[in-house]
Amino acid sequence: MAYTYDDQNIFAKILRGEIPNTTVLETDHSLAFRDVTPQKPEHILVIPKGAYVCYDHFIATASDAEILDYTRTIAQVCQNIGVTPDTGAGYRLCSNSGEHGLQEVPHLHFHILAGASAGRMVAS
Ligand code: DGP
Repeated sequence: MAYTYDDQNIFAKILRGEIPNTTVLETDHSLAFRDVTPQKPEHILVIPKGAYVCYDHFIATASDAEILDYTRTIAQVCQNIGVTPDTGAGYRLCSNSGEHGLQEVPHLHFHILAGASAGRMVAS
């Protein structure tokens, strides 16, 4: 793959402990923390600890253990904050990639948005 990982991106600095974060869950391979500019009452970012730029990069090159840990961590956060649709009011899960995805931070992250209606999927 042609991806080059920028180890100076803000999430790499969070993983190295150079920038503080509000962690909600940490596992062997993943970290979940609150977004600094929340768009909904619950806005949590979940990142793999490995150096992956975006989702396709991660799936193509991460180990099965990392992928399993990451996908389960996302679901566990949703359970922990009580937003799964079985008992809660649901959530939106999304990951922006590259230019047209309007990805700002070049380290894979999923947004968990919850606590209020997520609104239309694409506004413009
Ligand atoms: P995206 O546009 O999908 O790349 O989203 C990047 C998100 O990262 C955006 O919602 C704001 C958040 N963010 C940027 N810098 C920081 C930071 O230093 N700490 C935290 N917790 N979140 C950040």
